[in-house]
Parts: sequence; structure tokens; C-alpha cells
Amino acid sequence: AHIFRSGWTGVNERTFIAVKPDGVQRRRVGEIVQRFEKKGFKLVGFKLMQASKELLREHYWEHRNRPFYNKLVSYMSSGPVVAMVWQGLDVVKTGRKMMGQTNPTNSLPGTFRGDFCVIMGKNVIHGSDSVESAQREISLWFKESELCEREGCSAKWIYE
Ligand code: IDP
Repeated sequence: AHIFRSGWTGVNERTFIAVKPDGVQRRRVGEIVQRFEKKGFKLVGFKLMQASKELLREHYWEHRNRPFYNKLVSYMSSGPVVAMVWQGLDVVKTGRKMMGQTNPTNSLPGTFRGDFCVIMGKNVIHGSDSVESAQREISLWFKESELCEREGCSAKWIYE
């Protein structure tokens, strides 16, 4: 925290973003990473992994009683995902805006779900919906040692 000037409060906010198996198979990883980078967010965690059903059940615990829960866990374990942590001012809220709505039909063009997919059951990307869920999800998917905190060389061109 000491690396940032006072006044740059909130720039250490983090969110958990995952490119879902359909997004990886359909080669959307590069563009998703690119849009977060272009926006000015900082990549602090990144890995391609086959998520276990156990991890996914935990990740989607709040949906455990929903009818789509088992299908959702199968979908998310149907191939590797790219798990990422992005950092920056209001990154949770902005990440959600960049994603679009849960249902791609309701997602505007310019959002990942608006541009890349058509159904809820294959909606390409996950992003934390609050700062609290981001913290929970980041600690579920990443060890502290896998996160690379550092002073970004462009911070003074992004913040004031
Ligand atoms: P979010 O991913 O936009 O935060 P959530 O409500 O947390 O949306 O749902 C998690 C995921 O579960 C969605 O991204 C979608 O893949 C899937 N899902 C949510 N609702 C439905 C549904 O009604 N039918 C099928 N899949 C759903």
C-alpha cells in the first residue's frame, strides 16, 4: 500500500475473473486479457487450469439449491479455465460492466457476453459481483504466493 500516493485510495481493489471453458475453447482469452489491460487494470494473477468439481461446487456454493447448479458445475469443469486476478480502482464494478448481464441476450454490444455468446449456460466469462465475493473467490482459486503485487510503471498515467 505504501507504494501508492495518498489520494489514490481504492486502487488496490481486486476482482476474480475467469474465462470459462467455452471462452478458452473459442480462443477469447487474448481479447479478454487485452480489454482489461487497455482499460488500465493490473494483472496480478493468471493461470490456465482444469478446475475440480469440488472447487467449482465451492465457488458456486450460493447457487447450490438452484436447478441449474449441477449443470453449471459440469459446464465449468468441461475443459480448462483461465483464472485471473485484476487490480485497480473500482475493478469489481467495472469488471461486471465489461462482462455484461448473466443472460447474453440482455448484454449490450461492447461487453464480453454481448459480443461473444448467446446463451446463459455458455456465457464465456465469470467476474466477482462484490468486493466481498472477490476476496472469497481469490482466496479459493489462488495461493497468496501466486499473486504478483508490484508497483505498475504506468500508475501515474492512470491515476491522479
Ligand atoms: P453471473 O455469472 O452473471 O454472476 P450468477 O447468477 O452468479 O451470474 O450465475 C452464475 C452462472 O450460472 C451464470 O454465469 C450462468 O453461467 C449460470 N446460470 C445462472 N442462471 C442460470 C439459469 O437460469 N440457467 C442456466 N444457467 C444459469
